[in-house]
Amino acid sequence: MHTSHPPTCPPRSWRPQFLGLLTALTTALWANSTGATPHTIVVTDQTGQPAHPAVVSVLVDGTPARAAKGAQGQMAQRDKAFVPTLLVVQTGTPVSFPNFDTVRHHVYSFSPTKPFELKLYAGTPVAPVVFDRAGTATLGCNIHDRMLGYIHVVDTPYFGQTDAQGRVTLDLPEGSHRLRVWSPSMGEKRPGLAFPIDTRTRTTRVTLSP
Ligand SMILES: [Cu+2]
Repeated sequence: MHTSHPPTCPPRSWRPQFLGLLTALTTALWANSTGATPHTIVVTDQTGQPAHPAVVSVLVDGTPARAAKGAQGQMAQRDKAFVPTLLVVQTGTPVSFPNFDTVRHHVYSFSPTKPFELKLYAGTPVAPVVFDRAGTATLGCNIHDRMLGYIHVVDTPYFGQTDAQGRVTLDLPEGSHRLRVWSPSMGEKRPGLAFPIDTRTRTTRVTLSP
C-alpha cells in the first residue's frame, strides 16, 4: 500500500512551507489591523537642551491632509493670556476662542496662514475660526499688548508637542515617513525643519540647527 494519504492531502514536505506562509500572512494581517506603533521623537536645540515647546508632525503618504469632520480646537483666554500658548491643529480644523476673563479681548492675527479678527468680545464668539492652510498664525490682542499665542497648522493627523524633556510619542503607521519640527523660536515664516523617520526604530533623535 502506498496510499497513506488521501489524494487531496498535500505531500508531507509541503506542510512546513505552507505553515510558514500562513504565519507570515497572519502577522501581516495583525500588523494591518493594529495599524500603528508608538514611536518616540526626542528634540534637542542647538545648545543641547531639550526643545520645548516644539511641534512635531509626521507626514504619512496616503493620509488625508485635512482634518476629519468633527475635528475642533480651542484657544482660550484666561488671566489675560492665551491658553494654551501654542495650539497645534490639522488643516481645516475650526478653533473656538472662549474668553474666561471678566475683561473683554480683541483677538487678531496678521499671519498669511490665517488673517482674522474677533472684535471686542466677552464669552465665546459665535463662529469658530477655521484654519484652512498649513503654517503658523501668531495671535495678539488689541487690548492687551502682552498677550501672545500661536496656532500651528499641519497637513497631517500625526502631530504632537514635546514635553519638558523634549520628547513626544506618536502612534505611527509602519514605514518611512517625513518628520517636521517647528518651534516658536523659528518664527512664523519658517515651516520647520525636515527629517526622515522610520518606524523600524523605536526612537528618532533630532537636533534643531540655528
Ligand atoms: Cu486681551
